[in-house]
Amino acid sequence: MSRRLRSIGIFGVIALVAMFALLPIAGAAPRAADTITVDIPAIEFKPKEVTVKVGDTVKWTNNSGVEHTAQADDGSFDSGDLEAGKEFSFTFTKAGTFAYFCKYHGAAGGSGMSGTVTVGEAAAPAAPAAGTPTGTVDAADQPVVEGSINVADVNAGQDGFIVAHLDEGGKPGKVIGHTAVKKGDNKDVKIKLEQDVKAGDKLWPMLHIDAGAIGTYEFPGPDAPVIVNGNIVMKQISITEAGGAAAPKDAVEADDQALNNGSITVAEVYASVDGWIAVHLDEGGKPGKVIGTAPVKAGETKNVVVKLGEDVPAGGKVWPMLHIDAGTIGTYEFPGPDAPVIVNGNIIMKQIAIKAAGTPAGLPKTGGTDGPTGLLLGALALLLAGALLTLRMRRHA
Ligand SMILES: [Cu+2]
Repeated sequence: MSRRLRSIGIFGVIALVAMFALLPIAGAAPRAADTITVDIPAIEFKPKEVTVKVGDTVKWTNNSGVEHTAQADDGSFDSGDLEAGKEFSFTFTKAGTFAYFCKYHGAAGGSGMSGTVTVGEAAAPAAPAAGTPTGTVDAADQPVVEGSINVADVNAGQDGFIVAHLDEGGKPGKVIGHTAVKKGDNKDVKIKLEQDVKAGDKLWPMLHIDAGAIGTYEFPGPDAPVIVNGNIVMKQISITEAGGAAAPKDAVEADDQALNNGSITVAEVYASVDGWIAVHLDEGGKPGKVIGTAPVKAGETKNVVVKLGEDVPAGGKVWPMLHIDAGTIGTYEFPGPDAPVIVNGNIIMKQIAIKAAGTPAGLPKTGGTDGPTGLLLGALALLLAGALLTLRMRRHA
């Protein structure tokens, strides 16, 4: 290959690379976007705090053996269930500090497994020149109704289009619907979707300008997204189940009961991942020491029997609590990786009281002594003790 040809070749490659690097952020700040990685080695985000710039992508990788989520306190991003080995990327298009958490091991407000992403301005934003497109978009999570989504409010600085982009790895991807909007405030704008989406999918309603052939949506092409201060005017929304039927949530249901062969029965458990019912002894109104565990599979389990390692007297209280099974699978490790399940900041547990043996539990039992006989015997004993005491007092008088 001649030197001349080679240099043309090299130049061509450089030009191509430059083109592709610039394509995704066309119109945004003149800066190559970075990808910052956050590792999930166990029940934690590492590093817990990262600082990025507008346009950068944060990539979470679950290198642990259990499922996690990385979801923003304000709902601006949500990885959904991130199985072991899976990753989730999100591109930050707005400056600010975004707190996030794992719904299984943490909660909003920085509790448990949580972290923050601080997003700085990409560059000194140029003052918008006269005629620069502007606008805002607001939309809520919603079900698809008659094949359409509803964008609550579009405030457009110019005639344009509100466009539904399908989420692709946390970023707006393919366009699956668009509706024209007029300059000014447009309320409840419906976008007919050209493709089916299901509950849990995410969409990005995005404001585009109307350029080129007016009245015709042309993108890729002249109808570019509206960018204000380096931020694309858009909003990520989640598609919810029609009718609002919520997915089953982690739960523990148990009634007050007597010990049966040193065991208690937890009437119903719903676990989103394989785990444990750990029975904690009540300590001052709170769950304390663990005195028994039983494994539970993901999904619904009825009548989970947990053998207790120590006797609990009648009137004592215990807390059946849902824990995950992490670390060594099949071995209960807590304190350790088998952390309690926390949903919306609440530990999934139930306080129950231990009744005297022979007291009917919530479940029908066969055989056993019946309550009234026990009560009668107790009353007789009290009477007898009273009589004896009276006798003794008489003798001393
Ligand atoms: Cu987690």
